[in-house]
Amino acid sequence: MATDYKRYTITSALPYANGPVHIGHLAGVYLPADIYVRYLRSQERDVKFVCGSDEHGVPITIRAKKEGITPQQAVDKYHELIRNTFADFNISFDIYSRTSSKTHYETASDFFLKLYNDGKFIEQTTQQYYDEKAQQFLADRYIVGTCPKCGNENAYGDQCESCGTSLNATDLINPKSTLSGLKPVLCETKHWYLPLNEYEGWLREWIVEGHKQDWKSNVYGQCKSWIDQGLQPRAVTRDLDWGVPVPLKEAEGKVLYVWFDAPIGYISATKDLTPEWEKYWKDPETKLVHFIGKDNIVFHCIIFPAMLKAHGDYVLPDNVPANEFLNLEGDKISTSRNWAVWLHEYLQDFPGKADVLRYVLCANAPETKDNDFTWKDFQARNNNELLAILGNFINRAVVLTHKYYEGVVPARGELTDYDKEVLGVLQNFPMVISTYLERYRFRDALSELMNLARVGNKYLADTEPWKLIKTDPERVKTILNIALQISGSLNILMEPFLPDSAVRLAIMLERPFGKWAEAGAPDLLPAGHILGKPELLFDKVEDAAVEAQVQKLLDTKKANVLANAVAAPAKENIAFEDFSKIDIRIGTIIAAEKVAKTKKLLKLTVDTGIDQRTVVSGIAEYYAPEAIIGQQVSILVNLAPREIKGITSQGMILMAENADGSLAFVQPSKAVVNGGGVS
Ligand code: B3M
Ligand code: ZN
Repeated sequence: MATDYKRYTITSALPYANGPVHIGHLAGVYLPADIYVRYLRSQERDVKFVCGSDEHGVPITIRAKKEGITPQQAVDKYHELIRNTFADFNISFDIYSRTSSKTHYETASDFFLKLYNDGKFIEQTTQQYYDEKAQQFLADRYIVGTCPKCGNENAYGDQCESCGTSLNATDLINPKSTLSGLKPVLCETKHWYLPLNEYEGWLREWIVEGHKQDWKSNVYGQCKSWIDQGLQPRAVTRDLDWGVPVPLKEAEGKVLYVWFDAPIGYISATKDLTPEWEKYWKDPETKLVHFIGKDNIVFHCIIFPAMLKAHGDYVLPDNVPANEFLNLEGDKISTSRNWAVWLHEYLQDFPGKADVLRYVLCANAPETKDNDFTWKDFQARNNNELLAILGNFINRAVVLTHKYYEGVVPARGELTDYDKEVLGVLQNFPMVISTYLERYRFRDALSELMNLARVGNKYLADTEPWKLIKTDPERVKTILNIALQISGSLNILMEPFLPDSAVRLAIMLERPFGKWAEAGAPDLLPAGHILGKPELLFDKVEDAAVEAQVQKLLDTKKANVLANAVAAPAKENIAFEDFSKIDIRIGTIIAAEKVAKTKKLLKLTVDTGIDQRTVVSGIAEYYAPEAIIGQQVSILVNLAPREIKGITSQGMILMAENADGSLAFVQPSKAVVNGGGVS
């Protein structure tokens, strides 16, 4: 196990301060990073966990424009929201900084200047896309087009999010400005490039040969394929007015490319955290680990390491355990389509249940492939796992100790083979779990934690202390003692995953949960120790709660369909004589019933002013028969009668159709006499 490092610098991707964070962010990046860091702290390793808001780049300016505010106002707003959300989910950063900080401007400028002065950049004047209407150069997310690698039609000017390839805007096929929608023109401009091609040999040696074994296969595979395809020089400056200014006289009006400055943000944040920051970045005995999502792999495995290498003073990442994506109810999470579970909204709906979401997202983390979050699974994992396995075991151990011994831990008597076996198994768990954690296998680690709770449950179910108390009370002391030792170890081992619950359990056990090295011990809770009051660690998630969440998503889907609806083009012109053949009247529904054995049909009786007639109408999905009696509707009265399901339908009720296919009556806005003509 890699415990030979003196200290750890753990980073998690700096989220763009351009919107709230959702379950995909938590599952993919911040939760695994936090579990890892909490585990390292429990191992009493020297660790710094740094993060902050990424406040530059086109994602920010686009958002600000959309909201009609300045970029500064946008980042202030979202930085605050994101920081608070992470705190609410107990993501235990040592610092959550921001790339608009003074330290960051200095650090990023100095970094650029060092590379500039050392001759690490190439200067190139090239033709770049320019939007004549917006009077602005187009890069990154200001330009979209078809990815030359995979054919995705919505690739950005710096990256295709579909295949992960990093691009230059001039690589795009059919480029289009996202500002004006127009085809851009080419204009000359000068920029500074990091010649990645010169680092190809070194990157191959470092990653392809050096990290084949220890990097995740999804990460390794992506890197290898880019290196195999050959790397190109990459511009590190942009013609934009939002960002860290390029610290050169001749570069007026230009800023650093956001993906140049953002990763340097990890260093700036560490500087703001501690005057000893250099140890955490420059000493080879420091293990640097970047937690990111898969769309950030190229930047953290190729470009940033090449920058660090070019600079020369810094350590390189030891690992980049990137995750795949989390989907939501079978669909890709999308901010623009509002297809997400927003973390701050989750806590409004499930107050005090941060741990439940942490649990579900870790148990179902997209570690090796994209995964799906569903509310049904959320409910099942809470009710059948957290509550039924972990919560239930702890509760039985603590409640029975209170019931039989007034909360005092009883002493063990002579041990049976089964007792010895259980204590032996208990002793092994910390090692098993830490082996998984050291390898970034958080799902497996969590599932082992639950297995320990299962061992405890089975032990109680097999030994049945609640029955034995009548026949062999001495034996019950041993059983409960052992159950409490398991509870104490669970408390230590669960803390990285379920920090809130761990604190509550520690209060219940009346014992600070202690460090990893203590877990597995047979005497964590010595005989005579007095427990605190029993309390339920988890409670049931009811059907109604998840149904409400599913309904919220259905509403989102509907709203999206409506928002994207395009009206069908008008039909061919007709003459007035054609129109005047149509006889539409206002009538009142006087009776309505479902047509037997159909889902969609209602049989209506309508007073048309001319007569009372029967009309069969396909509206049963939208109107309940009893709810429409007395309503006025428009009815086409001279449509030839038709036989529908054995009923003669005389005419047609006019319906307006919504984009989602739902139907609504076309009704007069004031009461009109039955038989009133519509023209
Ligand atoms: N802000 C991209 C993202 O949020 C970017 C990460 C920067 S990490 C240095 O996906
Ligand atoms: Zn692509």
